[in-house]
Amino acid sequence: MSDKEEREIQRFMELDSNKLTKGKERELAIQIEEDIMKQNEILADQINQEFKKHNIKSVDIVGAIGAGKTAIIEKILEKLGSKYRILVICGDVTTRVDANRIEKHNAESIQINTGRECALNAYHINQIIKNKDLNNYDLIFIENVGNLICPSDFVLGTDKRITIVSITEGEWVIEKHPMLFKMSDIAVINKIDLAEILETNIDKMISDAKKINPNIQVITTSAKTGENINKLIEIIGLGK
Ligand SMILES: Nc1nc2c(ncn2[C@@H]2O[C@H](COP(=O)(O)OP(=O)(O)OP(=O)(O)O)[C@@H](O)[C@H]2O)c(=O)[nH]1
Ligand SMILES: [Mg+2]
Repeated sequence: MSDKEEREIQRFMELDSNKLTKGKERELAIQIEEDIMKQNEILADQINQEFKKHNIKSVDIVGAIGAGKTAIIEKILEKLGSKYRILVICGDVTTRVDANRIEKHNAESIQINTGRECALNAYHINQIIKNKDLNNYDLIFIENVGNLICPSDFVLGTDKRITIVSITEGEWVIEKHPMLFKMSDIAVINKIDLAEILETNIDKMISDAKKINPNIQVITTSAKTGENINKLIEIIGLGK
C-alpha cells in the first residue's frame, strides 16, 4: 500500500470515529446538556447579583494546565493584597496545593476539589458563597481547573473572565481552542520570559485571539519576572 493510500485510510477512520450517536439518543443527550447549562446560567446570574449587592468585583481565570494561573494570581496579590480584601476560590481535581500557595500572599483561599469533573460550575461557587459573609470581601478571584475545553460550558457569575495560555503550549494553542477566547474579556499569553529559548510565534497567538474575538483584550505577561502584571491589573479594572 502506498503512503498516500495509508494516509487516506487513516483519515477515513478518524472521520468515522467522529460520528455521533444518531436519532433519539442523540437528541436526548443534547436536551439534557442544554438543560444543565441553562440551570447553571440561571444560578450564575443569581451569584453575580449577590456579588453586586455586596460591591464585590469578581474575576474568573481559566486556562491550560500549568499555564501560570496561580502564579499570576500570586503576583496580582503581591500588588493588591493590602488594597482589597480578597477571596480566591481555587478549583483542582485534587489537592490543596494552589490554595496553600495563595494563602501566603495576604488573601483568604478556598480549594474546591472537583474529583472527576473537569471544570467548576455555578453550583460549586454557590456552595462556597452561601456559607460566607460576603461583607468581608471587595474582590473575588476564581481559578478554574486547568483545562481549555470544559470551562466553556459553565459560566460562574463573575464580572470578567480571563483566559490564560503560555508560550510553552505552542503557538497553535489559541487557534485550537477558540471557545474560551470567544467568551473571555481578556486573553493572557504568559511565560514571555521564555520567548527567546522557545522561539514561539507570539504575534500569531495575539492575532489568533483577536480573530476569534475582536473585542478581547490581549496581553503578554511573565509571572516570573512580573512583566506587564501592572498592565494586567489595569486592564482588569483594579487600578494601577
Ligand atoms: N518561566 C516561567 N514560569 C512560569 C511562569 N508562570 C508560571 N510559571 C511556572 O509554571 C508552572 C505552573 O504554574 P502554575 O501557576 O502552577 O500554573 P497553573 O495554571 O495554576 O497550573 P494548574 O492550576 O495546575 O492548572 C510553575 O512551575 C510556575 O513557576 C512564567 O511567567 N514564566
Ligand atoms: Mg493553579
